[in-house]
Amino acid sequence: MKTFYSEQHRLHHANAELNDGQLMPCFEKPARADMVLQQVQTADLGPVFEPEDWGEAPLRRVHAGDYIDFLKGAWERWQALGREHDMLPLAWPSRRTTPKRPEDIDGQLGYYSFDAGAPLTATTWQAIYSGAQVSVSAARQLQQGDQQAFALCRPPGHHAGIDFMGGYCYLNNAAIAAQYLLDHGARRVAILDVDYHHGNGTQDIFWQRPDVLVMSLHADPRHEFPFFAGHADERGSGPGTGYNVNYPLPAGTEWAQWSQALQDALRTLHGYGPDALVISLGVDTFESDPISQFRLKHDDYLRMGELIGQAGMPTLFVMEGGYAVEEIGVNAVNVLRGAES
Ligand code: OKP
Ligand code: ZN
Repeated sequence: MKTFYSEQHRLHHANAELNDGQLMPCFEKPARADMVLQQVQTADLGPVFEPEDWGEAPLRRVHAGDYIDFLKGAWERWQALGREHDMLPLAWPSRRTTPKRPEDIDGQLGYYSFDAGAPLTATTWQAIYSGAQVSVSAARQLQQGDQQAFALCRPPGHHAGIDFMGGYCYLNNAAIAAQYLLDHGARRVAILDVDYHHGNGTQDIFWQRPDVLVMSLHADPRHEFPFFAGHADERGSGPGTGYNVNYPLPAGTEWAQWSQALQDALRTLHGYGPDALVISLGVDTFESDPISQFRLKHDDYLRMGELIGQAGMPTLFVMEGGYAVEEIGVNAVNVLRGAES
């Protein structure tokens, strides 16, 4: 299958994240994408292409215009205040407040985020813009008739909602791809999120919509980030009721239990009958991931790919999480090889 990739992911490399009460070097770093690209080449998965530039329109189909404008202009406003370090939010609206958008940059950082896990740097916009172009370019390949394609996006996207960033995510690459497919002939699209963390941003974007079925297998939010979404009783609202399906799983989950949830999701997928499938491909379910608590092994990713491939649907894989940097390439490419077989 074809891989889409842009070197520009490197332009997002923040200094620190808050972890266990301390500022630590970011887990989400450029070496992650390097390892995946290297394994795509080592495993001879197929050719690697630069994305085309589709402009901001596909991003604005999913995200609020004011949010995109904020992301684009944030650094300039920050710098004008004489600040040179990465931007991080420090205040959020609490329950029973009506969030009116503040004018101040620190206020707006909180307004457009749900955590302090998405630092903005001087060149973050260029990196996330190119990541979204990678995703659209790969989606276009499906629309042109390819059965499978791989969007090697970095940073990830599934925690980014209509108008918020968080959890290392800014633009929801998988959602942008799904919307692109709908805008170019698909009647229904399904997104299956296999990242260890719940895809709360994707859930937010399609919450009220029946034209995108969103399914996510993830660590139980009672004990794991993003904490405030991902419960099994969250099923969508209005016309979207029933088109959001969550599979919270306990810490320590191994392939036997994980794959049962996957099989259930695949049955729901067939009942839905979409024209295309988008996989939010996080491999932080790996047994030695430094921030996660599932126990999948290298070979389990081959099985995962096989089961997804057997669904027989045009499938776009969009890279999300995975922080065992040395292993991320092998695990991600195992899924892709399994799907091709
Ligand atoms: C992004 B993706 C761990 C802190 C976790 C955020 C995790 C974001 C994961 N002590 N902070 O879903 O892989
Ligand atoms: Zn994750």
